[in-house]
Amino acid sequence: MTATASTNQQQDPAGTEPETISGGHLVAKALRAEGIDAIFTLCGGHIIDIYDGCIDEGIQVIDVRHEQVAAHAADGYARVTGRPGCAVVTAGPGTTDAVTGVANALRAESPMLLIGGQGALDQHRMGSLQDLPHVDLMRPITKFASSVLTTERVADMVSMAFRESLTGAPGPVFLEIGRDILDGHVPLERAVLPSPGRYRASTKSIGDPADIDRLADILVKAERPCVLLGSQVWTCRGAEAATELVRTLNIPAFMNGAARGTLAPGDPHHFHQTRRHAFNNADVIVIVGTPFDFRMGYGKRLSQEATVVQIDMDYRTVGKNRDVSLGLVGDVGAILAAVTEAAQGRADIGAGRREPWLKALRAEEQRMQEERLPRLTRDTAPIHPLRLAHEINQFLTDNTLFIGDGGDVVTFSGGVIQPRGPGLWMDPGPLGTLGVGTPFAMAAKVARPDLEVVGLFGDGAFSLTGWDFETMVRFNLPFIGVIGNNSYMNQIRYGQIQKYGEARGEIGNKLGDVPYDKFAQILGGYGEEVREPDQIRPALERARESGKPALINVWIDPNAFAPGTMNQTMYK
Ligand SMILES: Cc1ncc(C[n+]2csc(CCOP(=O)(O)OP(=O)(O)O)c2C)c(N)n1
Ligand SMILES: [Mg+2]
Repeated sequence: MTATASTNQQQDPAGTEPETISGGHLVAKALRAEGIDAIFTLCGGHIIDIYDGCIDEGIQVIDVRHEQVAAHAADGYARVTGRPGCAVVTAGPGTTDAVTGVANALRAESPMLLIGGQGALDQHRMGSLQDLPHVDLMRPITKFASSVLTTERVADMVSMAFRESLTGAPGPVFLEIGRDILDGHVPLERAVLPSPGRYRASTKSIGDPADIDRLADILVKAERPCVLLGSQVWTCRGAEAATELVRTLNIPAFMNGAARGTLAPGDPHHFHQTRRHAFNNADVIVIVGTPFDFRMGYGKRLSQEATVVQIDMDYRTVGKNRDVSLGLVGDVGAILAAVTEAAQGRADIGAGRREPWLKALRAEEQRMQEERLPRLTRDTAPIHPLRLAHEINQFLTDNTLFIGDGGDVVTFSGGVIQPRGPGLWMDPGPLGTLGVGTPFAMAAKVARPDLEVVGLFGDGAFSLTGWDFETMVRFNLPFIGVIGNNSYMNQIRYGQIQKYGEARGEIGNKLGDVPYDKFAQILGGYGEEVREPDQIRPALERARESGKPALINVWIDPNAFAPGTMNQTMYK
């Protein structure tokens, strides 16, 4: 736990003084210890010593134009890399601006550290510049929030924050570090510097082995089982374990959130459109790493007769909103692998017996697909959002990460766009935050320059954080942004018209006809607009070829509404 040589010693040519290190440099060392190689930030006088430390540690400093973007990007970085993300913001408004990003990470169970500046301790509660009770503010939306009170313990507190962030279901953590603590120097040997890989457990728990056996028994005996793979399957990097389970036991798999792509479209166990049918008719339903929240109708949409098993990283999620027959807590990937192994030990695994169930579901999937195909390929103008989604889906490669950020246009795309592999889908998660798209694209390109990134935005959603398109230009982070532009906040408009009629239904949700293609060009990116359906694909190709951050502004039909919007499922 003692400090090793640092490149940030205060200069002492005579060599008589002990080597010292500053708080900001200790932050950078602690981030490095966790494997973080980029931070997202908007500057302020309180926090600049952290940048100086990052230079020494080889950590890239990505400076954005709004702190909300920094926080969302840290969330996105965590999701893409599997390591925590870090956003660094200044005191007061810098920290309050980041609140939405932290809140989004909480609901999405994403491990990110927000570091906020604060006035010096000797000005505590005197009314210093940008002073606010940041820790109180952050407590309800983090797993851990604390001030750091001495320079010596800066790195120690950062490691404590990571311990809290990464234990159980991950989530955001917050540290407030005063200006004097960051700028202060302490003798190197007095600084607490936990060693990489040695300050937190690495347990991937399978929970109670007896429960693993119980679940294996349930599954081998099941006639009509199905599994829903949720975001934690990706969090735990459990795609292989999940695939192995459904292959070995011959079980249809549905995927949601970040687990989309766990199985590629076309895989014999990949099912998509028949979820409701399966939930109504299954005898065993295994819910993996996703809560019974609004996206699941709070569990009410599962057959009452079915045996329902829930597996989650968070004990607070298991059995919440709906009774379960069996609940398991632990690393969902490790649990699925253990269940497969246990099932393989049984005399009859029952895989063949489930064939008629899979065949029936597959036939239903195909029927639904054929039924909607004409809607996907409709060649009328203004462009229908389903056609746009279909074109994007066909444009995706095995190496494309898809990000959805918008209302109705993204709801449409959810049923159509199929990522081709694990970790290739990002959405805000259950907080439903508009504006995550640009920061997620930024984080993904910073962390994984090898990935192609395609973002589908609503015009309303894009405009919340779209200025950071410029950051993507500045850091040369090419991506393909598509704006489904209907000049409205359509998802809200629909319900408003239903409730208050045409005349009053468009108050507060009408946007201008903004040419986002020109916006992209002004900021140094690639941009073009599309009005005809057959022009979508060529425009996407040109954006890909441009090698720049790009925005394709697609004018879509403002009078087309997604079924999910029309029956307002999100509120039920
Ligand atoms: C930060 C934030 N503000 C407001 C909302 C509420 N909201 C949900 S959908 C929506 C409309 C989004 O409009 P747009 O992105 O243009 O998509 P469209 O529905 O028009 O396709 C709004 C405002 C939200 N989810 N997040
Ligand atoms: Mg819109």
